[in-house]
Amino acid sequence: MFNRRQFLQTTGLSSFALVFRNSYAYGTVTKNKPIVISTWAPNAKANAAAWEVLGNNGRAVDAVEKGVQVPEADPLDQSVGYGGLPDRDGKVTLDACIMDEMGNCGAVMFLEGIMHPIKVARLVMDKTPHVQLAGEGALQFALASGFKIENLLTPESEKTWKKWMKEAKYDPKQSIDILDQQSKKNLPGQINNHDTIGMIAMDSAGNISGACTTSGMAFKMRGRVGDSPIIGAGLFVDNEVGAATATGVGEEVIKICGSHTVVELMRQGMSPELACRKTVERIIKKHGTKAKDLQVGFIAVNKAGQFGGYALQKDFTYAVQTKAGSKVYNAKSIYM
Ligand code: SD4
Repeated sequence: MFNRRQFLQTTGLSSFALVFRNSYAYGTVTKNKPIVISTWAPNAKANAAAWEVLGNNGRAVDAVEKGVQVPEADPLDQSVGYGGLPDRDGKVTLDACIMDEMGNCGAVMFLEGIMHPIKVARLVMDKTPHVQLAGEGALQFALASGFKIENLLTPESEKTWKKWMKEAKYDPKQSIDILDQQSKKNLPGQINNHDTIGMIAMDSAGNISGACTTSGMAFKMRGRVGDSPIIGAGLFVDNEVGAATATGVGEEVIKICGSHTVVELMRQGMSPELACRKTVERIIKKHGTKAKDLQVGFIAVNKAGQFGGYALQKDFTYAVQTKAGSKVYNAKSIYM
């Protein structure tokens, strides 16, 4: 990660270029490619899968589709795909979206019984005239496309849900408190209640794509859809500028059109980290001190291959893979 001044120094651009700041940042300077970046440290594994595509000069969109399937299939990841914590009725419901360098996008939401919602989202993008399919219709489309229904509720997640049912008595507002008790330092969107994977990649051709997939907030109301499958909220890509993706309390991300906001701030010349910070600050502006009880984090990449992240609360991590190897970063945060 480097800041704007370092970027200018590195690229040899003079202050003259600042006059044209809306064009310089997205010019031909793409030293740091290919690159893949994902929310949360454990998703370094997902980056490695994406790298198998990127390292072979593959397309970013194929890389992110492949990468995010790692946590989707991981029963130990209780926030994505198989093994995800269910809604308050005990059903695992999945949200996912994908967006490519041409601005094509596809999403599924409130999808049940399909291990890899991202693959269905890709097919919505590639094979239908639509962008979003939800619930029964999304499932019908998945089955017609050859996917099989599987039980995604693992015994471990069922146990956690039953414990929650006993203590929270079906009140979704209490899910957050229960999760807090299970892991003392939790805030909504952290530790037990996180791991939504948002992944952004730029390939060796300099094209940017992204994917986002989740089982959403644990013990949510049935039918609840978060930010993750919503283009502009959980994910946004503009191949001229860069891309961003989000994790945390989806309702808050939707209200500020989070990922789109990050990209638009980068378009104005902000570094990825600063754009993420300014976007997070909008949540504080809306909520004041109440924001102290929320977690939202963003990561972003720009066309120059610079990357960054920012969160409301500490302990938001992200994983980055480049030719130089794999690295995990602790994002800066507003609250310490
Ligand atoms: C959601 N943003 O469904 C997701 C959940 C999440 O960390 O990211 N948790 O609201």
